[in-house]
Amino acid sequence: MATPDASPSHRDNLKVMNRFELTKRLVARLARDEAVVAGIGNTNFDLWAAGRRPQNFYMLGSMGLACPIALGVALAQPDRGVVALEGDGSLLMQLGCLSTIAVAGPKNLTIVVMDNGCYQITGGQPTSTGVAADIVAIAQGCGLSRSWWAADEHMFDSLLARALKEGGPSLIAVRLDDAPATATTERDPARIRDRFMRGVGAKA
Ligand SMILES: Cc1ncc(C[n+]2csc(CCOP(=O)(O)OP(=O)(O)O)c2C)c(N)n1
Repeated sequence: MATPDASPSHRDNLKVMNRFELTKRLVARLARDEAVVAGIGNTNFDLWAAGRRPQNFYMLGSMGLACPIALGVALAQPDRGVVALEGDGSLLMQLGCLSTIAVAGPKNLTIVVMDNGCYQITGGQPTSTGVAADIVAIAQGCGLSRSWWAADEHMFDSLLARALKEGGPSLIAVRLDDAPATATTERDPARIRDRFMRGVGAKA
């Protein structure tokens, strides 16, 4: 099994992977009704396409909220695994949440950063991760010591299994191709909220 020690130190050394493929792998690994909170745009579109689960929450409208919402769920339900899926552009808009998560230290929270180096859904404008910034180094600097790049799909699987089993908070970043999302999430925020609340037992 690949270990975090083998994790590359920089985005440049990574295989360029596909978001939908990785999202399917992630969903297939969830065996304990883990909550998955996906950020605005392609990240939640591909989660939607990977199969509807009542424990999935699909953010619409505002960037940067996957990790803060997932932090709230993780603190409210410490016995449930919680995964945040966020795009690099959205995370860059809300970097402070990483240090807040490091301080709060929820063991049941795993963050997956879908780094395609651009704001893809609004036209592919480049983000700083495609040029200079390193999300894993930023996360480690915020105090999230369990932060790793996944060099390929196999390492993604291994790191995810480890994060879910050992406890975190953990952050796994992946470098993505420019393939568009495979579907579009139903745009009904009230239904999304209600289904999720029922899915995690927060509403009868
Ligand atoms: C606060 C805010 N600013 C700008 C937008 C417009 N906007 C929506 S999605 C998006 C890009 C998201 O980029 P990223 O999170 O990297 O995801 P990707 O599109 O690459 O999948 C932008 C700029 C917004 N919805 N909210």
